Amino acid sequence: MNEETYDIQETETKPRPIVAVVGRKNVGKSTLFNRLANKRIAIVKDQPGTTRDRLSIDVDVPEGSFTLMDTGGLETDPGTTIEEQINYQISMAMSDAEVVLFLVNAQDGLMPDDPTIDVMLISID
Ligand SMILES: Nc1nc2c(ncn2[C@@H]2O[C@H](COP(=O)(O)OP(=O)(O)O)[C@@H](O)[C@H]2O)c(=O)[nH]1
Ligand SMILES: [Mg+2]
Repeated sequence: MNEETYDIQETETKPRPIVAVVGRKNVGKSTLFNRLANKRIAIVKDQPGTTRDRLSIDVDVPEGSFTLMDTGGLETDPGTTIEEQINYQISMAMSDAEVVLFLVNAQDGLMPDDPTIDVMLISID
């Protein structure tokens, strides 16, 4: 075992809480993720539904360390297989997370079926 391998194992033994950024498409999840990560890793585009898979990065700030997870756009009524897969990825991210950060667009306000999202969030315990 060389020194490099040892260092990686040391890092992995420290538990990091997971913070999942969740919300509808185009509410600024990836922008927030990139800002907090201080890197442009997540894909930020105007086109809705760009971020399909979960992306995560370890964030270390003076207040503490955590793993930040970006997710795709939550669909309350998925109409395609891709949308269903995105929702599945989101549900996995939420069940892995200690904190679910539900982001909304302040200009759009609440959407008519936002109560459905309440149920999705509550159902992940
Ligand atoms: N006006 C405004 N636009 C934002 C803000 N955050 C993100 N955007 C823009 O909204 C669009 C969608 O952002 P993105 O982070 O990809 O949203 P996501 O689909 O939720 O990940 C991009 O064009 C961003 O530049 C914000 O706080 N204010
Ligand atoms: Mg995104």
